Amino acid sequence: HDILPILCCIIHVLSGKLQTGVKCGGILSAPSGNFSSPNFPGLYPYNTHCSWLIVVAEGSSVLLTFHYFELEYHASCAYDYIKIYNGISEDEGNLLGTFCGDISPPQFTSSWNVMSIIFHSDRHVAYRGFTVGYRKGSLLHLMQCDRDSWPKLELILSGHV
Ligand SMILES: [Ca+2]
Repeated sequence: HDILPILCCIIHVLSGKLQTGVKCGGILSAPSGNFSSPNFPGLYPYNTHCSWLIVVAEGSSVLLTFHYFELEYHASCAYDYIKIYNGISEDEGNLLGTFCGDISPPQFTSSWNVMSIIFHSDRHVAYRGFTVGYRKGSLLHLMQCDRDSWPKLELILSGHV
């Protein structure tokens, strides 16, 4: 008789973990590829945070093109959003843009060989999300190699950040 409430409690906790523990994001190192929000073309889950890091050959750029884009709209994208970074995502100074609603982000080209995309959803209202493709491009101009960024990048690639 007493085990039922405990079983219910365990099931409740496990289902909560399943709902919030969506596996998404990752490191993409192929010269080209595609990725989507979780469940695409179905509705994306609530309370989701995904981080993709695209790394192409050194001396190349990353060209990013959205094929579908539909997120919950808010004037300052406070609820659900996509953030695109020129480089590693921890560098707020490298933010290329924050996007939500149904206006697809423009095509982006990074100024070095790394680009990060963050997807975030809050706990209410979901749409179909996005699908995006990337490919390696050639840099139009030579950038100064920012040596300070490499130790941090190596930490991220080895999973320490
Ligand atoms: Ca939402």
